Amino acid sequence: MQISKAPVPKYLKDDELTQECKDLLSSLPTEMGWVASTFYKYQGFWHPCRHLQGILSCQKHFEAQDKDTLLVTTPKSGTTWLKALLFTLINRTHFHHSAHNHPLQSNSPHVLVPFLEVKLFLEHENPDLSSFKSPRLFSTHMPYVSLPKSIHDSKCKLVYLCRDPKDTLVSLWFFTNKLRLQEMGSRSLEEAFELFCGGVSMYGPFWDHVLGYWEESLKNPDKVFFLKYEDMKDEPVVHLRKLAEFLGCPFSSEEEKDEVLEGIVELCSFDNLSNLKVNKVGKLPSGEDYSVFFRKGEVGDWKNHLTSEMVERLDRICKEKFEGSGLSF
Ligand code: PAP
Repeated sequence: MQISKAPVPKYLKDDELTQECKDLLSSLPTEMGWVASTFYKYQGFWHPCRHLQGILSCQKHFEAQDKDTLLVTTPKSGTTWLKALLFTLINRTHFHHSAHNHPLQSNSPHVLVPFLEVKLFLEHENPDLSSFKSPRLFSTHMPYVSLPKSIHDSKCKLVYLCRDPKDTLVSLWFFTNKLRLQEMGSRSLEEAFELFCGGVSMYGPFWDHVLGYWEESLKNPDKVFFLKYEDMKDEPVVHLRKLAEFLGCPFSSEEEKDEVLEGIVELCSFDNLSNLKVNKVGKLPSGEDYSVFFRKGEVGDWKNHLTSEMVERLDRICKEKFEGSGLSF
């Protein structure tokens, strides 16, 4: 496996923490992190300390607006893909999907739809968001229990995306190994598997993250739209249509006739996005190459990496955790 020579991105560094965050850290349970830093357990979920600082700032200062859309994902569940789809969907009257100057032709989806706690509220304790024009689109990996209060108080909408935990784990393992420094060596899949099964992964436990949003989507389907990567892969047009209805911007019959949905799906497809020059050569200000967000983009790659014992154990854990919830992978 290839290990990065690039410096550890800022969001994973332990320095530059506020006093409030340092005080909190000293009281929290810790575990070994996946990349460079220790994980801290806050409100039941594991985070590197810089993410935690971003969460604290966001909880304190983020003011959601009624027209906001928040994309919430478990890490490595297809965030990049859904960012591209939602951006194109919401802004389709300004930018036609086939325009040669569509923003996705020259920007990473992560630039067009920034993370709250991993970008905006990590770089500034209370960032000025006035340049974001309504309807605003942000993303987060925050668990349901950690969402800022203003998200519950406003009419903003949440789109939640998760993925089969076996593919999530494999994707996370590849991704975090790419971020590790050369001298650290790569983490073995066995080690990553043990951590993941114990609930110790970025924003883990995975099952608690998923269940938090699943239960809320059942209670409040107008507020939370629950989506699985596998379903989106299987029937992208069907789910894009549902997303548009949920967000209050349904496709017109004219758009249906003009195959706008198919065009958006094609623009945002793995093959198209991963082959755009910008995604091959670009870098986020935090240091990661845009290309680290594109690997295989397939359902079931776990079959190429996990042993049958691993599959059996992870399936068993998930069966137990999701029992009675009506949710399965
Ligand atoms: P993040 O949580 O760090 O933002 P995220 O985008 O959720 O990352 O995860 C990347 C995964 O989505 C990769 O999966 P893989 O490792 O199994 O290949 C990546 O390939 C996949 N991905 C990125 N873009 C697309 C896309 N357009 N369509 C489908 N899958 C995609």
